[in-house]
Amino acid sequence: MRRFAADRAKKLVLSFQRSLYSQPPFSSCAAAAMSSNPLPVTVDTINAEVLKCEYAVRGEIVTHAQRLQQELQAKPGSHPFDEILYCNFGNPQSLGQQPITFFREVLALCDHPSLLDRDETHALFSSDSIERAWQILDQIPDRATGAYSHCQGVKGLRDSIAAGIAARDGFHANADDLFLTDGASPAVHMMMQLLLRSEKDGILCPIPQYPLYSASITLHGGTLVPYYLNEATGWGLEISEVKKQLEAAQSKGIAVWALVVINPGNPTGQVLTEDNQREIVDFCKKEGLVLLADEVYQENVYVDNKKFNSFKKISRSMGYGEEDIALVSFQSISKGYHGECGKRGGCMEVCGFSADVREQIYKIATVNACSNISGQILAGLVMNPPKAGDESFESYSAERDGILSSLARRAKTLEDTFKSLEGVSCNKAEGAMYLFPRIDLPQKAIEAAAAVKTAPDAFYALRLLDATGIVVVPGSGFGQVPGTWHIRCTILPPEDKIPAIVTRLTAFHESFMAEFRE
Ligand code: DCS
Repeated sequence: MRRFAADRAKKLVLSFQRSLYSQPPFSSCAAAAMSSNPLPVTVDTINAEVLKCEYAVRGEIVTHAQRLQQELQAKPGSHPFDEILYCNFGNPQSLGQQPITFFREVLALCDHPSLLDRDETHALFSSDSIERAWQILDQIPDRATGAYSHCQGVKGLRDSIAAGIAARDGFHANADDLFLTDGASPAVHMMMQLLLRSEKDGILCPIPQYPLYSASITLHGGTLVPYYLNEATGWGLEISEVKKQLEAAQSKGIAVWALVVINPGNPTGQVLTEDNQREIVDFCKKEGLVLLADEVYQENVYVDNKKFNSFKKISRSMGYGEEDIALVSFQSISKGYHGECGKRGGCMEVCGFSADVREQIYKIATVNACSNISGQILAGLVMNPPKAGDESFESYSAERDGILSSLARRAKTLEDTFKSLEGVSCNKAEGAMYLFPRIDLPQKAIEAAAAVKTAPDAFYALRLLDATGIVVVPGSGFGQVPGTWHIRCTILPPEDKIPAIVTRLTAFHESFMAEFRE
């Protein structure tokens, strides 16, 4: 804590120095060149929305953790722990999760097609990966994986993703409705860019929410209209609450264009029931809201009594077609059992927009040229993995099931641990990759946090980090009911590290409570 206070002090000095050196806004670079400051851009001249936007998942606590890691490397034994355990970021392969062999085989062959002509390749690669690589290369003009593709993504890959979506949902999917993107994040930005004109335009977002949404809405100059998930009912999404917040925003003159639903939820881990999804679809239809369905965790469901259903499937099964409801589904290769975050692949399915609006979405995609081809190939593969009878099917299934069942065990152990702590209640991770326990912090801890001008949950997270090396994100980074405090902890650390996390977390919490108990 002392170290952190010192860092804050250093930052204050830096920003004071910055303010000493910063110049009034320049009218031109030439003016800058003539002034004593050779750098024309200052924080006072850049886009104010950039300054306003926040992304806690990689915020101040993570920077502090990185500093501790460097200190540990430079001077082993300098902290009461020997490694930093990153439970802040949904980045599975950074924590040792292995990629799915079949996917990487196909990718390697596509990236270096001359391997396909060599005899040794048949000894090193599965026959279905070789066959799949040929199929994919045949879909790419000139087999040029280093060339720009169609701005929505390679048509053949979109055809196969559309077939995968149709098989998942039991309803037709159209390759022309698909936009392949560098992960789901750019797709979310694209929609915000399309929908938001000024702060008078609003988007309904769950609270707590994944801060991509708040950040993107801020960057695009719109207004986030919050609706609170009900923690008491396992982070239930209640239409009465959404309606209340919609009406409150409208009464302030805000035109609300869309409702964001994250299912399975981040950071809240709940999986929506089919009935609830139907209510949401009806609500959007009735209120004329675009349903922005974040479905990146569709493969991450850990409980037998819940199942992922896409909003597209729900709306089509209710008899609603293109003309009834505007619906955008975001998918990603970063999540699921594959966790290919660094390959940056995603897919946005866009339904229910008029032809002229579609043209504008297309135009935004053209400005972005195209998403990277490896990400596109992986997006095609995750929607069409090996099937029974394929050579890789058994090893693929074993890898997939091994990862998912391990995630389920890790989620349960961490959930039980949080629940066993004094003053802590914890949601069930029905899906996604996070626990979001609520911590009833003692008044003395809240006061101690205020004394160092830190939010109480950030204070707890920093103390946890300094004592144990465990990195979590304070709930304030996701939004929470005022006066409640949470932390978000991923379920991703390797299974053999979970017992150490449990022991360290429990010991820390006990001593924290003992220190601040009234
Ligand atoms: N939507 C949700 C709900 C997410 O959790 C994430 C990433 C994304 C979209 C964007 O992912 P990609 O751009 O990689 O497809 N989750 C972040 C998180 O909460 N921790 O780490 C990443």
